[in-house]
Amino acid sequence: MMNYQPYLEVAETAARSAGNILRRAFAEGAGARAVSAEAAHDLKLRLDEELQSHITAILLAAFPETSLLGEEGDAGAADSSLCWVVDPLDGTVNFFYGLPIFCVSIALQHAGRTVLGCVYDPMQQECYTAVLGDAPRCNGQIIAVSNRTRMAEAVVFVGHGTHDGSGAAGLHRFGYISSRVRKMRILGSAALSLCYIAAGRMDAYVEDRISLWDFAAAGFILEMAGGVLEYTPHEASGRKGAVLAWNGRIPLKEQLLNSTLTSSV
Ligand code: LIP
Repeated sequence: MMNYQPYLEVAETAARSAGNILRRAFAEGAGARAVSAEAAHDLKLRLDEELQSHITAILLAAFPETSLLGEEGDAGAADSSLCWVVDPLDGTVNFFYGLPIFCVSIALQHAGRTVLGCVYDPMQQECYTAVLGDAPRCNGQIIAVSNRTRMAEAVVFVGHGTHDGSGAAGLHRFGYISSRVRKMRILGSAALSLCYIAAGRMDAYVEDRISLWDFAAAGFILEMAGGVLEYTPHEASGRKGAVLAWNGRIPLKEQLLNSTLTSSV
């Protein structure tokens, strides 16, 4: 098996560097939150674009033979079998509104298979990592999913999509699950939600439309920590789809299959 550790080390350097920029910008307040595009239910900041350029420069300087797929565009050697998947700021709306719940997410795929993930939360200063051949970690400490097996003791994240039609399904799903678990949460960061499951802090995550860069790194970390992630692409590109992720122990999937919500998860 190829040694991916050198790639993880550079990914962590890039994630921490971008995270430190985010933490300083967050402290500056509104001035650092210039909007570059605004949609009915979403925002894109100039910082998203600047951070992806910063991360791209670090990764491609170290590994010029690789390519990069990011929320803000693609870069590098397009025909490479090694492709970085980058979300420079996961939790953009949280950042813009002053909620300290956001992170930097970097994954590496080799021939389409994720082989490492790094998610850095600059506000909690927690760096989640996983690489083929080693245990998943948070700040170097090995992590694992929870042992909870009952829905009634579970805490579940639900991401609430905003594209046409997903709002109603999302609300229905939220109501259905919330009556069967201990508590629900909507964090606004898929990557942090999945890392919290990997660390045993929460138990499941459901969202019917997110992008590959939102979950590629944290989904790998979750699977290495003993969890399960099921992805159902909505598009031929595979870049957007539905995610169902859990600790591999609570009967979340069975419960959802009993509901009318089987369309996208
Ligand atoms: C966010 C995801 C979140 C989803 C938001 C948004 P972004 O990613 O992490 O799960 O509910 O709509 O897509 O846009 O902050 O990188």
